[in-house]
Amino acid sequence: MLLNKDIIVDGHPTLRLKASDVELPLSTETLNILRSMMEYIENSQDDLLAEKYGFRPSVGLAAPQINKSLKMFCMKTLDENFDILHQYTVVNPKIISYSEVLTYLPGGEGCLSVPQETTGLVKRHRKIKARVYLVNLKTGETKEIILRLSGYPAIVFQHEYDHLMGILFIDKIDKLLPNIEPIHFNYDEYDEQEKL
Ligand code: UDB
Ligand code: ZN
Repeated sequence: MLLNKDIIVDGHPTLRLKASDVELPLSTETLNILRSMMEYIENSQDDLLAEKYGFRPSVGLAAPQINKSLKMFCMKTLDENFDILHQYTVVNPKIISYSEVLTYLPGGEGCLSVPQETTGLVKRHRKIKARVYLVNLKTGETKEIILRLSGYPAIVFQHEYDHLMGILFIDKIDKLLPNIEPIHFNYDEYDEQEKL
């Protein structure tokens, strides 16, 4: 089981590498790394386990953050309307197109690999289209698909994708974002989770 100590932080050289392509079909070892990454996200979203192990509720984790310089990440989050679950295990992604329209998280971004105090506004594409290999964590099977995302899930995807390129959100923090519409979270349906 992954713990906070397994996540490397800004200053570690691996976070600045361009990650390598993952060989397909997946090896058992790589599949198990991906399983442990998704398990970390799920554990971090479990109140009891988060309390016990000091996890911050997480929506995504990229392999370089656990010191594996491979092009793969996991994400698990609802959209900004709290309607649709976006849970993906992604290998060798390539963003093939995106909207010119930009957006940002009004509360700013953070990162598991950046000390907690650091947050900042980051411009992201509102919509993206990516070619990815989706992994079935039960079977290890992969299938090539085109993934279209918009709004909050697209922001999470772009944040994780940046990790595969050696980019951290702190590289992209902007002071003022005039004329850009932020993501609107539907707070009516926002239960008890504390941080967006
Ligand atoms: C996160 N979590 O996981 F909308 F209940 C952040 C951390 C850095 C604060 C843990 C987060 O945004 N949680 C969250 C969001 C919600 C509702 C909720 C909890 N990441 C992932 C990361 O660092 N991946 O590399 C940072 C996010 C900032 C923008 C996208 C990813
Ligand atoms: Zn991050």
